[in-house]
Amino acid sequence: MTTSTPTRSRVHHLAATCCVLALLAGACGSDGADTQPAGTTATTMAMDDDMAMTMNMGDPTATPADDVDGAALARGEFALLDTRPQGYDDVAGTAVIARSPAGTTVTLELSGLPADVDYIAHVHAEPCTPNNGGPHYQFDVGGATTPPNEIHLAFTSDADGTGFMTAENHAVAGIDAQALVVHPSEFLDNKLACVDFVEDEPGAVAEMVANGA
Ligand SMILES: [Cu+2]
Repeated sequence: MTTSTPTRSRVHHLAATCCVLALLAGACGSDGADTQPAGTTATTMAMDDDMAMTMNMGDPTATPADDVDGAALARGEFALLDTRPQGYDDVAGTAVIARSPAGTTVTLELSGLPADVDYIAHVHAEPCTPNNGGPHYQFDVGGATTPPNEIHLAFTSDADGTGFMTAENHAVAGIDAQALVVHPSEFLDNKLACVDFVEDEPGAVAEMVANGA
């Protein structure tokens, strides 16, 4: 944050800071049974618009999943979902998930989107059919609904209607990280399209998951 930060943003940030402090105070007052470091919990719980920028919601310059060394790769093409709003009939694209000793990388490419719209894609824990991917994939099931416990890719469509993003995670995603669903950021219920990840080499993903990281 710099001194040029707009007032609203500063207030926002202040509120978040207070929230962090409150959480830290709460953690200090507890019996310490929580195995997670207090700082980790506070960061996750205090996420808001500003702090989301500091979380891993993707990095377009990261090594794409296809190029990750020693990875077990799975991929698929986006299929349109019935829950999409009007104007999304021409959406198409691909997504790739790489599991390697370094963790997990997910890359998506989309075309046919309305220009300059914010989107978010999540790795989901069920196939695209019949439940549009089901719940979000979580490394710690029942834990935080934000990265790094989930894999999220936030991006904005270009003027020509394309979208591209890569997200990285230091842990190796389990075999039930099996679909990617893209939503408009403002209307998460309007699931647009879904990819079922199919591995390049049968058995390679299970082997990588078993070896862990
Ligand atoms: Cu989702």
